[in-house]
Amino acid sequence: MFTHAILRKPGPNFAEGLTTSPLGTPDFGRMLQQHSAYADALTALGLQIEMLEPLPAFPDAYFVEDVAVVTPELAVITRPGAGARRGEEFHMIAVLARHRPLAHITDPGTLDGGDVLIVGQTVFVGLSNRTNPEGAAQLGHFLSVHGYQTRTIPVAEGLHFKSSVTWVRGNTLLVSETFAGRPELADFEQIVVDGDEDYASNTLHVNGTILTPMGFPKTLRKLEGLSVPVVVLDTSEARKMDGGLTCMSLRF
Ligand code: CIR
Repeated sequence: MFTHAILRKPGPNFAEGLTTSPLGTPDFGRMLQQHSAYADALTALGLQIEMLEPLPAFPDAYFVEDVAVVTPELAVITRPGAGARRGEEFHMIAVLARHRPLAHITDPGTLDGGDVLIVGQTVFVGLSNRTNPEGAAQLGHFLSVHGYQTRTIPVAEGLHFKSSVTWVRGNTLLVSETFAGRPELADFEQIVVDGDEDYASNTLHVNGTILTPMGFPKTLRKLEGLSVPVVVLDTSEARKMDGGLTCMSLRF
C-alpha cells in the first residue's frame, strides 16, 4: 500500500514546457483545478500529500515522476533526458532524502521516471528519447541489490514507456496496440487499448483503485470489467503538455 505522494503545483508558465501535442495551449486555471482534483483523489485513497511549490525555471517540474524512481528500499534520483528539464532533479534530493536512502543516475546515463514501470520485482525500463541504455543499466544495478530484475524495452512511439503501458492489477497490464504482444511483456496478461484511445493507456493503480483519464469510453468499459474500482479524472490540460496521471506524482 502507498502511504505518501509527492506532487508539485504547476506554475503560471507551465504552458512553456516541452510538448509535441497538437491539442493547443492549455489553460492555467483549468490546469490548477485538475491538479487539485488529482491530489484530492490520491488523498481519498489514503495517501498523505506533500505539495511542493512550482519551480519558475522549470515549467515541466510538476511532472515529478520523471525525476525519481522510488521503491520501498530506496529512491533513485534520475538524470532527465531532456536538456530543458535537466536540473529539476536537484530539487527533489532534499525532499526524498527525508524518506529513503538515495542513489543517483549519473552521466552518461539519462533516465526519466516515466520510462520505469515496476510490477512486483520486475522493473521495465523503456529505452526512449529520454532514457538511454546507460541510465537503464545504472537503475538496474541499484535495484538488483534489492532483488529486482530489470528488463529493457525499446519505446519507438509515445513519449515514455508508461505513456503506452501501465499496470492495472495482479498480472495484468494495460497496453497500447503498439506494445501488444511484445515479447518483453509475454508473461503478463494484456488488455489492449484501442488505437483511437491511445492516451488512456496511461492509467494509475493506487491502493486497489484505478485512476483513468476522462474521455475514453471504450477503455473505461474494459477497465470496469476488471472488478477493481475505477475513478475517472479530467487530465485535458496535462495532456496538452504530453503528460498524464502517472507523471504528476511520486507514490510510495
Ligand atoms: C516533457 O516533455 O517532459 C513533459 N512536457 C511531459 C512529461 C510527462 N511525464 C511523464 O509521462 N512521466
